[in-house]
Amino acid sequence: MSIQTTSTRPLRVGMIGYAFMGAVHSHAWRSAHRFFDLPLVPELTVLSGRHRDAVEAAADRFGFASVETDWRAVIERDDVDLIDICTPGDLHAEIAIAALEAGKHVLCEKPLANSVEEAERMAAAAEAAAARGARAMCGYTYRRTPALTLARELVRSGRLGVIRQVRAQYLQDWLADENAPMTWRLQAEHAGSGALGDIGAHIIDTAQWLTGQSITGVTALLETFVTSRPLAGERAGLGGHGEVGEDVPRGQVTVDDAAMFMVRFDGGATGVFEATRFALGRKNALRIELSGTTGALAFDFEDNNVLEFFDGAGPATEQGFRRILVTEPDHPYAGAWWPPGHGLGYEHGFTHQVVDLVRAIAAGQQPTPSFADGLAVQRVLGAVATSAGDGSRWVPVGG
Ligand code: SOE
Repeated sequence: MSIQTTSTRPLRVGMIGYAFMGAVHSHAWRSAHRFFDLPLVPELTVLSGRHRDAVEAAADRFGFASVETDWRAVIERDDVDLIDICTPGDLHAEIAIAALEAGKHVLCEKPLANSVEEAERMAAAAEAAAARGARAMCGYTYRRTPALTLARELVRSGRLGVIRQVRAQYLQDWLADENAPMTWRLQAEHAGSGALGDIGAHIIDTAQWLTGQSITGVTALLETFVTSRPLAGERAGLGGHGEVGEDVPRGQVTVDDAAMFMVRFDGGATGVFEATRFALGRKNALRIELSGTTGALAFDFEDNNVLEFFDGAGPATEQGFRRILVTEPDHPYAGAWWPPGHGLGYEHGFTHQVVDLVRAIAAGQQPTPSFADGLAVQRVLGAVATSAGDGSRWVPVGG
């Protein structure tokens, strides 16, 4: 572990939303400069949410200096440099475009938007803002999991040869209980889509980024297994257990519970994707496997410090997947943290995201994933929905 010295110039953060993503982003903003040498020190300046008591309690817990109950007031403030959007997707476009037009940097949670049309407007706003020095990043955080960053380095250095097949899954089980309560994540007007946009988006981004190839077409199936959910109940994690009984009102689920699709990539690879919140026993299994002509890689977030690598270069008698524990000082990001072997968790990807964003802002460079990268994922999400709606015909992804 190396505690770094950092500049004293601040980067003043205004965060909008304070639930799951607000909590993990706040942790990242607080801890990044304590472990990494940063050119700007993040300050938690203001937290915004609609309900004053709740947002004040969250600001107190997360360490924000002040609160606002209208996000527009955050954007108007002169003491804010960056807007961090941790709201449901239906607010992303409006907030991000207003913030960029006001000259603020923006970090926006994924998926970038709820529709391709919104994502196109956001990407255009980001491009215009970049010319004025404002930067925009979309939060496909898993790119900053050290084992996946290492995987990309191996692909880029040619260790896999030509990638022919991608197997990608994102498996969770917090909806397997058919009486888990209703949430905004199950309402199309707030979330845009279900498992597809919430977790399928991550494997789409991870696959395109890892392979360096863009998805050009899809054929898809979307399924909703449980079409109504109790409107009241005990929440636990993302799910929980709702009140059950004839008198208990239930709300309509308007998104997919599971998404399955096959894809073609522009570099010749093919892929099979699955995103579901009904995979009983799988809690946060973002899994990806790449098969190339000279090597292969496999990763599972439930064992997130490990990357499996098959190197086709050695003698056939000694070949096999080997488990690389990605916790050595020379591994991506790992050297800033604990001694070898002590491992990182879910929150560290968010901290690394802050590190790379702050460094890009200070250097006047475009951070990645950009809003254009977010739009590329959105186009795949749109094509999946179109294909599923049309009974799985092949639908080209527009560009
Ligand atoms: C955020 O990056 C996110 O995609 C959440 O929105 C999901 O619900 C979570 O399970 C994975 O991370």
